Amino acid sequence: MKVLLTGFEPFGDYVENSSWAVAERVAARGACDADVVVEPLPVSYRRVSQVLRDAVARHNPDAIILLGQSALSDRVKLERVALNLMDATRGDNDGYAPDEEPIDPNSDAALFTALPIKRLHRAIAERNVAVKISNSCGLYVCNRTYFEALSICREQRSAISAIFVHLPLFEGQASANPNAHTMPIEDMTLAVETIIGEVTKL
Ligand code: PCA
Repeated sequence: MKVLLTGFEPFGDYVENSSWAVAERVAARGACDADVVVEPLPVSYRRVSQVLRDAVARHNPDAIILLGQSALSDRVKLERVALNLMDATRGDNDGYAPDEEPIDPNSDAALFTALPIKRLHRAIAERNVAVKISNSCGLYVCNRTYFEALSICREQRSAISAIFVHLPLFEGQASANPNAHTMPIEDMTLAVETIIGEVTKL
């Protein structure tokens, strides 16, 4: 079983991205019963799809687990759906801010993960990590990336599965907002290892 695990580069006011910190940690621990390869993704509406597609072509994974930072969240969020829409008030790392643009005018309005999200939720909760199922991945670069990953799964006739996981800031991560929620990086690492463990059992 091969898992492609992605995290994002820093964006906005952040000098680190918790998603990349956790991806690197999962890889370094090597605690998973799967071959886990990690790849960083750019916070760029225009570039991220090709970078993701290149990584999938290079690694030929059975599952894609995409991690992203959600600085306002106090828990791990399992994302159920990607919307076919891009909208941003603040530009991405290329300075691009789409105004209600479709990602792919020829595709569906929304794509859903085929992974058993409630089962993943239960498995993480049993390990006492704060987690919820989310029904909106936002309209920023994470949602755009998730839509691409789910499009790849569909093109591959579900030979690949994918899920997006939003993570809070990690404890000690530099933030302009001193009241931001944080979570120990060990808890987020355990959550991701749990997802990988569940996916390898399917
Ligand atoms: N979070 C952003 C993009 C990159 C990231 O880590 C988002 O939620 O869209």
